[in-house]
Amino acid sequence: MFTLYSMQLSGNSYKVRLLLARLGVPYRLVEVDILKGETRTPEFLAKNPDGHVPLLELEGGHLLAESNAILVYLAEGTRYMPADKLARAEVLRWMFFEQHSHEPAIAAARFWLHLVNGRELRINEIDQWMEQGYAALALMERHLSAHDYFVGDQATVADFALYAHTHVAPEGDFDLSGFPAVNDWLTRVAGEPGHVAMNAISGATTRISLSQA
Ligand SMILES: N[C@@H](CCC(=O)N[C@@H](CS)C(=O)NCC(=O)O)C(=O)O
Repeated sequence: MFTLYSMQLSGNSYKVRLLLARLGVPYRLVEVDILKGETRTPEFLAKNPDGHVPLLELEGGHLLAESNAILVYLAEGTRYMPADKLARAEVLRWMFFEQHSHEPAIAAARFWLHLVNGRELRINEIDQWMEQGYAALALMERHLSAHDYFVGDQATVADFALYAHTHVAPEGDFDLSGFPAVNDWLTRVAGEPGHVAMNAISGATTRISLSQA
């Protein structure tokens, strides 16, 4: 069985929980509190030297880091990762876009403005987050005005990668009201079978503590 090191309110962790729920795959869940520094202990750094969740432990003990790498690994051979060479490249294209152009602004704003109430600490970065985040949302809006999903005619891991931080972007001060196609897509993804909310835990999950892991 997989073991997922995750934090409930982390968008990157949520991507993986969302895919596991949609696949109906049971797993063990280890809640890691990044706000208490639990990703920076010697024990955790021995598992992921980059000090981040999510982290997926495979049955053989291999530890796989990086949310989008985990999504690709879990989605291989399922309907969430296409077999066609160009479609696969397009899925990766949107996942790289998410990590380079979307998450660094939208997730950072949510982290500092909502999760840790650190507006004063990051006051000089907010304008740049807003500019970069709204540019990413505008690009998504253009694409989704003509397509129901990022690649092909059904959800892939590109959609889950982008859904995770977009649906909570208002917590980082982003106003989504000017992005109707993005809102329609958020509703479409959330309405599909197997969907779990960020604050929910899928029924197929066994929780264990960090000290037991
Ligand atoms: N590129 C990484 C980013 C992961 C990341 O930033 N994780 C955050 C939570 S969303 C974290 O673990 N922060 C704890 C820390 O930096 O100590 C991924 O997509 O998995």
